[in-house]
Amino acid sequence: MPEPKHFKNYIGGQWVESATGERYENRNPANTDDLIGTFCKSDARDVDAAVAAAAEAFKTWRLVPAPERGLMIMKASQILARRKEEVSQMMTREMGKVIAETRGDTQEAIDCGYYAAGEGRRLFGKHTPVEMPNKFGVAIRRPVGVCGMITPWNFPIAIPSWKMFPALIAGNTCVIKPATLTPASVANFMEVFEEAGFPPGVVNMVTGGGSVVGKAMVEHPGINRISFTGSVEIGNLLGSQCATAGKPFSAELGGKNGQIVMDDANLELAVEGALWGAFGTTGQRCTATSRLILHEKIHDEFMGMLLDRAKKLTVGNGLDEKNQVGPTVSEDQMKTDLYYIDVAKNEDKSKLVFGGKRLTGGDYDKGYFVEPTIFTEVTPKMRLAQEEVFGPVLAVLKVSSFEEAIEVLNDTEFGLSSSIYTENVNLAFKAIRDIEAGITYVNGPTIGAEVHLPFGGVKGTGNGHREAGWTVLDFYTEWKSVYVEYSGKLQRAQIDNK
Ligand code: UN1
Repeated sequence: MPEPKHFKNYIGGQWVESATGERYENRNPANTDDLIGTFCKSDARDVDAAVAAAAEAFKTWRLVPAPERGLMIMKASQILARRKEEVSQMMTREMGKVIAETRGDTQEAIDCGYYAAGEGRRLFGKHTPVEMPNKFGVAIRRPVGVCGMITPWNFPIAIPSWKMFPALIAGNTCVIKPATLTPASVANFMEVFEEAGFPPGVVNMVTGGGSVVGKAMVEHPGINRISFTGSVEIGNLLGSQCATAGKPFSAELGGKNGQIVMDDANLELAVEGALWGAFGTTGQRCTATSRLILHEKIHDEFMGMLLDRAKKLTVGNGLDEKNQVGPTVSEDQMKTDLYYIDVAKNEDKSKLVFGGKRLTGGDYDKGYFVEPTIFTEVTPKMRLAQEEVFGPVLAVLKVSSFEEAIEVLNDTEFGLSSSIYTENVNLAFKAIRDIEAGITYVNGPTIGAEVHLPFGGVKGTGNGHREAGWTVLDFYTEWKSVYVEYSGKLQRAQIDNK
């Protein structure tokens, strides 16, 4: 096992201890003997210092031409690409997901940087004609100042990157609080910024608990935006605090994503999609497939195929290339998964057809492993069909028509991702039109969004903002409308031309 590292906060271009002097441990959920490192248990004083550094840096960073900011972001992405393997290995150790997937997570951050870098030569405003002669009108984007990011553990570097790179290209400075379970990945990200030569204070990291550090960020008058990805409960709490403080807040919360399989679907393809969507990342994606909605005509055949394939899944330490499913991220998450399995077992209608237990014995005893689990005969109102588990637990529902499939899919408080497998182009387009979600896949699983298309959801999943793509810039900039008179006289709009 590699030696544990002792990470500090990154504030104003320096690695500094927290004002509290306290630290906490970060251990591998696949093997708790493996200590990745210790991290600062910071408090509001550290947030203050980070905000002061970010505010100072903003004075000059906002004036750096955006194409130059883009070149620095490009450089950061290149450094991350060079360090990809090492960063991904540490991510698997701290978060658990299998190494092929942490490589994907790091790649998503690299891609985000490349995309944001290009935005340095766009950041489009809008020119429009005006109603008076010899007058010019244009809308431009301005940075908003210091932005706060509170990020989750399931995509330890991709999600920080898709919040920070767009904020930075727009001319803002950042204070990030990584998830307590996965701070090493964000510390690595800070090292990347440092090596790329970002001026001191442009990016800052403060580690520690949400109830202390996160709260201090939300309440800090020097932070102008909060971007949050995480649970519904915390998101709603932070949202109301931000509303009171008059602070724009971007929330990406839960999902209860469904995959529909119609009776005309390519079943092999749909089985592969369901396995990847439900058990990839141990089901710990906001976009994970947690409901499989099967047409009754193919239900039994499909389930036979799915169970055959599920039996072959290899579960274990994510650092071993042969494993396909890693541990759950923590003891708490494992308990939540087992709790929901128990709830579903006790609901009279559903039937446990695969998995359902904690994996024990040998190396499993050192970590938090849960078997990939499948319940059939689930009905739409059951808790397993309504509440987000965030684990490897798949609920299978049976429907008798396309219309019923869409109704069942939409029957949830969330609306992040969705999928339909069908060879019928008419049904595919109807699904695109009628599914209430921010993302719909046709003949692909519910996971696998790319960084240059808007990411986010409807209903309880979010609050209307979209991350990634060009849309995220609307969160990290304010529009300014500019009027320039070249008539040499006072022209009264709405009066002199009427
Ligand atoms: C998340 O689960 O919070 O589309 C993010 C995907 C990934 C991102 C997931 N690219 O599954």
